[in-house]
Amino acid sequence: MQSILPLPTQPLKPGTSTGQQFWHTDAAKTIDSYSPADGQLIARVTETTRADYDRVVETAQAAFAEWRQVPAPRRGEIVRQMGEQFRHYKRELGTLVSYEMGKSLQEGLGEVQEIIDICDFAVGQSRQLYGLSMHSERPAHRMMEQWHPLGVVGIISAFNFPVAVWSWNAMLAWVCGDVCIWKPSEKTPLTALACQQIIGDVLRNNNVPEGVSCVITGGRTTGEWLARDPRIALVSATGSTRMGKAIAESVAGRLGKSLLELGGNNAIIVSEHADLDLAIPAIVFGAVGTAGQRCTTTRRIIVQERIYGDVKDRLKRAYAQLRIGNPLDESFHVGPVIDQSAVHSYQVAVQEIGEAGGQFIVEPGVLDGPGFESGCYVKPCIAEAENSWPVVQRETFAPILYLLKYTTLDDAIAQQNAVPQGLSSAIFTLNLREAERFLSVAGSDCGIANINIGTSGAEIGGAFGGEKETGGGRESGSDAWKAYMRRQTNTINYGTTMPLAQGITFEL
Ligand code: UN1
Repeated sequence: MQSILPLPTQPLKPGTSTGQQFWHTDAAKTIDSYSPADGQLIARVTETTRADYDRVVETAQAAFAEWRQVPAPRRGEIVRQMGEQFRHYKRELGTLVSYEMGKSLQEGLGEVQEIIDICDFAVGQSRQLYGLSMHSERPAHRMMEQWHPLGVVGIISAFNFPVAVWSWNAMLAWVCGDVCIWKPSEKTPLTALACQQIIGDVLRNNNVPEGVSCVITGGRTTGEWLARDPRIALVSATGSTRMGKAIAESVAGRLGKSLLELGGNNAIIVSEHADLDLAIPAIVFGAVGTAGQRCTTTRRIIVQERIYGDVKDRLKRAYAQLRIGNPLDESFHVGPVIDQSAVHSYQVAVQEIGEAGGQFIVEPGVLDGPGFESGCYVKPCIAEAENSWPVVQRETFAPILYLLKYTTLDDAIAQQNAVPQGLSSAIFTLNLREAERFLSVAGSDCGIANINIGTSGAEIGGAFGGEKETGGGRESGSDAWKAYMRRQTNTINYGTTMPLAQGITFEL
């Protein structure tokens, strides 16, 4: 099959924002990006060397000294212009996301829409970086707090949302007055360089200092540079819990700040009071969307025993209609997983389910033959399982759905919570008491809890993130901007005496 992109003759080079300084060391290694859609090599990108990395950080630091002085609404205006660029290139970038990462074109376009939405959000936020004011206990004194930017923010993003999650971080960080160094996943470097190109004109036209937006490329070692580097004020990392623990340890070791958005093991409770016409499509999209590779993917459904048989039959019928194939062809629902190692994890999980005694009600399998030459297409499957099985307890980034049974709602909530992760959760019920109980303090322990919608597809306006092994971070909407700033408390004496707090007297 012919690749949709001509492969450039020279390796692409990451660097800082405006493209004036795309460093390149001849000895640098390259990262090859293959499309899981057709197996084609679509880009060869130079890997950032340690020397280049240090130059990037120095440039970013110098840029910060200038950028923080630019009024926040003016920074917002620049982000607004970036949003316009993403609107303009939505189709092209969405297509590239779909091709490089393998998610369906609709989801690729949706991902670019998330960038546009967070740009809009950040523009408004740029005029709302509010601090509180307090009444001082002393006469003729005033207290207030203000928010200042942190400095250099390192963004480590995952392959599954190769561009949107960067933008949640970067757009907010920029309006807050920070500068960003982005390390995209080594599986999707091309989409990152495309974003850097898309915003390049905006940065140049507005004379934004070199280094406000930087991209570095590499794998784990490059991520560790950011984590260990005291010059990086905040490391925001998205990926596996294993990766997040390593990053958290390094960053905490130097008392830096981290913002973690890690694995999920998201469940939907289906009550006997559910409207199944809503529940079934939500479950199927949640389980097979992005080929099961969202951190918000629905991995478990917990079904009331009286409707268990009905739900099982409906899911089987729905899965029978799924069409798997090239993500750029909109007649298919499910594209490939990212690479052979993801196929391997799927196969390992499938074997473990069998060994644990799980029954597949929709059979797994790896597809081959015409259209599947990349070897990355797997069949979405459903297994009847037990919540306590180790395979059910961990996040396998693949379209495997576990079907669990419950008797009472408390039992369902207990199962939903009895996993190490705490990202997203949902209940389908038309019963008000059940819905409210699920959202109550005795309900879901996740960062996201939904009623009558699925676990994935969160809007950018809410704070996004989760508890327990999901890492505790919150990104995108609500007051997530505070993670990108430092708080300063100010007390001002405008009187003629020098009273001390707590009524202490101290006379000279
Ligand atoms: C992720 O998988 O890392 O809620 C992010 C969703 C998307 C974001 C997922 N808006 O599914």
